[in-house]
Order: sequence, then structure tokens, then C-alpha cells
Amino acid sequence: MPATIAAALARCARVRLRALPLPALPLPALSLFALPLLAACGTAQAPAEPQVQKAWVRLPAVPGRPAAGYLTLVGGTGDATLVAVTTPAAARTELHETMKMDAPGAPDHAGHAAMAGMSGATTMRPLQALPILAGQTVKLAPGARHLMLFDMDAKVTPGASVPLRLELADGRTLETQAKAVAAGDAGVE
Ligand SMILES: [Cu+2]
Repeated sequence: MPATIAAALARCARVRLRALPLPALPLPALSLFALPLLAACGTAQAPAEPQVQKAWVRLPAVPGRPAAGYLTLVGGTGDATLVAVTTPAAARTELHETMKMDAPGAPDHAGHAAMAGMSGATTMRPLQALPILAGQTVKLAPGARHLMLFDMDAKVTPGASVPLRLELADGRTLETQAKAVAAGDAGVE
């Protein structure tokens, strides 16, 4: 019995001895332990810039009508404000919000009725700025806030990528590629 205890203690001591001299290891060996810790530190940080995800453009059913653009914005470490979106694939791009037709001051504007999913009870108006608060997600989605792309390049067909450049109030820009889908097709979820 004492022999087995002694053996266990000896095993234990060997384990402890192996674990203890860690600080005595040469620096390159220590850095092997430090690197994963540093990497974990890095990935735990939120991105400094807002991120653009799941961008897509619904092409008009009737050529010449505006296309609609949708995307998801994920706020960075600080607040930001989206003030403009541009693309070489359209003559002009506006940021819109959808509102009830009977809301005070709701203007009508060309192109509404042609949009899939828009009923006569809603209208849209240009939005001058869209806040992207730190860490928050902002969605541009059918029936809500969206982009309108006027005079789309006729060469943009379903499946094509539409480059979008988002301009923030502080001068930063974000770039993304939106997937073009046909008028009746599902978007990117
Ligand atoms: Cu609109």
C-alpha cells in the first residue's frame, strides 16, 4: 500500500515538475503560448468600421423603371451615419423610406407603383441620412427602407454583381457587391 502511494506521489511530482518550469522556458517557446492568447484577443474586438452584408438589387419588371436595393448594415465600434450610396451601374441612387400614404407630408413620387410589394397605401420619400449606431444592425428590406437605383445599366442582368459604394458622414466609404435578381425572384436573406 505505501508503495502505491509513493508511486502516485512520484507520478504527481513528475507532472508538477513538468508543469512548473514553464517560466523557465526560452522566449520563443513562451511565445507559442502567448500567440493564441493574442489571437483570441484580436478576434474578440468588434470591427471598427460598420460592415455591409447581404446586399442585393431587385431589377425592374419594366425596363427603364428604377431598381430597388437592399442590404444589412452592422454598426462598428462607434456611431456612423450613412449619407449616400453610389454605383456605376445606375445614373442616380437614392436612399428611401417607405411610409403610409396618409402620413403628414408624404409626397408621391414616380416609380412607386411599379415596385413589387408596394401597395397603393404606401409611398416613399428620400432619406437624407441613416444612422448606423455602434454595434446595432440596420436592415434595408422590401416594404421598409431601401435604395432606389434610377436608370440602371441595361447590361446588368439577374445574377450579376452591382458594386455599391456607401458614403458615411465622416468621409469614410464602405464597398460591397450587390447581387442582381429578377423582378419576381427572392432576394438575399
Ligand atoms: Cu423608393
